[in-house]
Amino acid sequence: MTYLHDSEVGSFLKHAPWEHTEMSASLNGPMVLTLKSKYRLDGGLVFSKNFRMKYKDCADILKKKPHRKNRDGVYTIYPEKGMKKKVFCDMTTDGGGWTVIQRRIDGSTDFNGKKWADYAEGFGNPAHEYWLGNDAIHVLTKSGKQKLRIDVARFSGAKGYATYSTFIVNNKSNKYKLKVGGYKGSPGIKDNLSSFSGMFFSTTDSDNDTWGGNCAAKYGNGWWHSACSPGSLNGKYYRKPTVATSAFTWYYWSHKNSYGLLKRAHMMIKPK
Ligand SMILES: [Ca+2]
Repeated sequence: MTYLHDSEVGSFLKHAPWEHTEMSASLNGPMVLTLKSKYRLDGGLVFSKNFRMKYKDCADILKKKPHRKNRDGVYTIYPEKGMKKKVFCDMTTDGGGWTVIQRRIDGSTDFNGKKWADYAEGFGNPAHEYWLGNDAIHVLTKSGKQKLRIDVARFSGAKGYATYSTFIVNNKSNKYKLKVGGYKGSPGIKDNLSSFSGMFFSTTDSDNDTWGGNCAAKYGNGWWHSACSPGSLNGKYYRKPTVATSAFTWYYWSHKNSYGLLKRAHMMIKPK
């Protein structure tokens, strides 16, 4: 039981005569394994300690629990010490193990009235629509070992996806600067993200873009805005055909005159 060595129990036991008397394991929900151990020390003193298995992302869950394959849903992850997040795991697409960082289905979660602090912390409901949060996205991507996949769907039912072999979001003091590249996409889809590489994150209350005004305030959404290029996946959700640069779109996807409004989209990451 090497995992004891770094714990307070481990250091205590190292110098004490003891006997391991009992061990039980239980699964709590889809993501947490609880181990309970009992120890008997000379003199009859018995104590027990719980150990919880923590997973850093959805790929980690799938690696250690292969039976989760094809079981999409909300799981709890611990991207780093002291950070606990509920996320939607896509355990099906392209081998599964994808940690969803952004998800929009029907426009029920407001992405437009949100401030810098909201985008930093995250908002919405992981079972439905949400933004995971820039702080968590930074922690998950800072190693440079994650790839990004974006799936988009129109009201017509048309679907497509884009993948990026590089996706890194810098930390808060660097205003969550985006580094993205290595694009590939399904037929008809074009690259709609690489042009934002090198940009800082901006929100209605924090202008870090390359334009004289504030694109985030103009469009009403948080994104790695440059000089107000259209095509934000956090754009305004329109249910009826609308021509607006503020719209929720994947701009460079063949369309006629409605800015290619989207019905659904999600952004997800997984180790390369
Ligand atoms: Ca500006």
